[in-house]
Amino acid sequence: MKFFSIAIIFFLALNVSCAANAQQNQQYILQDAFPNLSFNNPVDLQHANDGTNRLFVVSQHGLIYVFENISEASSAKTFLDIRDKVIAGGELGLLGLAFHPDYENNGYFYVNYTASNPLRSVVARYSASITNPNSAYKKSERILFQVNQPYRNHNGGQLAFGPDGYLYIALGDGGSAGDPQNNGQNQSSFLGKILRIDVNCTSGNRNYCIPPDNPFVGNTKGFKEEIYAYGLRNPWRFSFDPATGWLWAGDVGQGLWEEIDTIEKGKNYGWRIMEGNHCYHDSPCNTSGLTLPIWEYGHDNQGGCSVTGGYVYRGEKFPGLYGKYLYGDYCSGRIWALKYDGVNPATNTLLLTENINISSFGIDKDNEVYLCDLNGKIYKLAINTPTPTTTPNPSLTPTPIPTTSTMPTQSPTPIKKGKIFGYVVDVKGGTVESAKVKLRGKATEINKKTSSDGAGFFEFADLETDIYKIITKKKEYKKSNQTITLDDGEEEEITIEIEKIVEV
Ligand SMILES: [Ca+2]
Repeated sequence: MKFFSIAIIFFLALNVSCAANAQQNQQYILQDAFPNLSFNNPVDLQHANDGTNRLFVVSQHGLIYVFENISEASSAKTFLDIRDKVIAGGELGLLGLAFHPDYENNGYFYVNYTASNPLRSVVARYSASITNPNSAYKKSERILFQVNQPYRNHNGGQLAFGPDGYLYIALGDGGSAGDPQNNGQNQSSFLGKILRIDVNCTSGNRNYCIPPDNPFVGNTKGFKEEIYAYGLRNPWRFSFDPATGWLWAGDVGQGLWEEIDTIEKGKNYGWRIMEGNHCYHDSPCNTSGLTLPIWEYGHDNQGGCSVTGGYVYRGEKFPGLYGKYLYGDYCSGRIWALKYDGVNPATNTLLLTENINISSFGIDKDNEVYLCDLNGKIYKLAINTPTPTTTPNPSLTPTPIPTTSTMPTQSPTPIKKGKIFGYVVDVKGGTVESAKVKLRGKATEINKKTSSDGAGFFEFADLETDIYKIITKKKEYKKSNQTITLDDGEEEEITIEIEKIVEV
């Protein structure tokens, strides 16, 4: 999620219909993993490795849901509700969840969320209920770590325990655009880093310890001893390969390049000197001491905008994917498999393209992979074979499918009135002066208003239920755009954070 620092972030309605449109020629497709379940802005999926077959889905608004990992699951229970602690919207919210390796015995789990006043990232531990395994004690919060956030975007979010038993924490560069504070290269800042801490002990005023072999242990330069690796922009999602122990990260790019890194202790991954394999802040640039990505892809005409890091596949259902790193792009819905042996150049294969916003990947206890669509659904991979089904809808004559539009097709629905508020958070210090809503080619221009907190916003009132294209114009840039769907008659609030600007 990019949340993932993407060009424009829309908060869509719960239950927006955003069905995956399988392409006929794809070897893989996505299936709705839990047809009876949908979630409000799902941004993470985890399992507890506790001998049960449950999944936990994180809602960005501050909720964790739990349910049995069966496709017939009919409902999800609220495992934790900390909405009153969390500020959500854009790239803010409850962003990450990790279960202690000994969760089965100690009931500890860890979350990464943003809080306000001051705006900050919080990493905290909670305890599961002793009597109800599907509930946690809200009052058990023990804050491990907090860091103030200078801007609302690039908050990282991932938490994961490594094979060494330490907790790894992703923090973005603090936000805005172009890392104006140069946090990524500043070892005295927690921002733009992957941190590593030992949660099984305390030291001094810390509710954790510093692993003795962290790169900056005992330094006298003021470098943060929690740092494991640096020079990162917004490592929204990272994971460990259980077979090799390697740490794989998708580091969200600025305006041109998205990258995949294998993260090693003490290394500098280049931001803001470089974006991917390219000089960013200065050109030419001094690349000595920098570790380049193992793969990058551009913001191209296929809609690439924000990498969502995934997992090295170690499940059994898809032997052809075994050992490959699965990842996707938030905007274009493309999902790839990257093969890399640590020596030879990586090779990348496009697996499929679906019309979803991939906020995160997840795995279950068997290492089978799932995807979270920010619009509400959880998907799983499946082989695209034209097998007969038991549904009362057998092989129909193929009907023409529009191929010139990436918009989901919708059957005519009763027209209802709705209202959208588009808040524009101008993180670059520029001015957003106007926006347009286009409905079937008819454009309505709306001028900026100012909310009580000083942020500019646009009010799109009395829109009918339909698919809209919202185009925002920024003074010093040309335009960027994104398609949204307005849910039935609901009053929806849409956050638009302009960060990446697509030059046209
Ligand atoms: Ca980099």
